[in-house]
Amino acid sequence: MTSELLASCAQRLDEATLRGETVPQLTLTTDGLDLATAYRVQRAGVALRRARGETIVGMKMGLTSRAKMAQVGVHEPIYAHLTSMMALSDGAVLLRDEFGHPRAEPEVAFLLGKDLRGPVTAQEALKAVKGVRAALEVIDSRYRDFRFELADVVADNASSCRFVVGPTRTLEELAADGLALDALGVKLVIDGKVVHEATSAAILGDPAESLAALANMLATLGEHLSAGMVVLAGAATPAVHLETGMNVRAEVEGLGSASLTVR
Ligand code: OOG
Ligand code: MG
Repeated sequence: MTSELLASCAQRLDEATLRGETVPQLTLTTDGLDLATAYRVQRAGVALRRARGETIVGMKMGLTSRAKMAQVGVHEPIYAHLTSMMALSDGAVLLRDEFGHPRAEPEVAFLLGKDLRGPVTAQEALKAVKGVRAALEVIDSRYRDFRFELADVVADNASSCRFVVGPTRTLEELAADGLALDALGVKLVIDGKVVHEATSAAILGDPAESLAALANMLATLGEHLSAGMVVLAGAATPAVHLETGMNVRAEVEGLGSASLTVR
């Protein structure tokens, strides 16, 4: 793919993001969009955001649970970039009209205290972790009906839109409570009702495996995760459509919760 075509793909997705609109799937309209090229489109889109003053605050893994893979029909874990404008404070209001077809999903998030460079095992990756948090991610695919192929969703920064995190707990505090990172109850609660439930084992067997997988994918490009970054490990349950008036909360056993209200 030429650099002009790559830039125009990134531009189309970026404009759709700004307008809360959709674009046709890139894989249907663009020749040569393989996985590596899709990640280059993703990075070109991130560069457009940085040019507007957004900063990288973290990264996320996506499609790390069977529930998520089944919901969107793409069966391979992917990663994406999180920027300053995507980070909302816990309890914030999300304005429905700013988005196309937003969905919310419950996640486990890591806060890194040290740089993390792959290749690493899950156990090694945890040495870079300063804290663990419940998180609620809002995704909003730039493709109609959330229909996409692997390369489409990678180019679209894995549908990233907004996220909130709850209070930070350390791995030591979790262990002192007798809780294991790979066996935490995860709930998606809407207006006080549990709509989806899973355990953190749904995330590649252990959220730490997701963190390691991210570090290892980045390492193939000579990149690494930096101290201070937040990393979302991927949703443990399917995502739910957001409607005006909803209060939506992710609860993770031992970590607390993270929530948003939709207006
Ligand atoms: C892709 C993003 C997946 C997750 O946690 O699995 C994701 C999508 O579902 O549109 O963020
Ligand atoms: Mg997610």
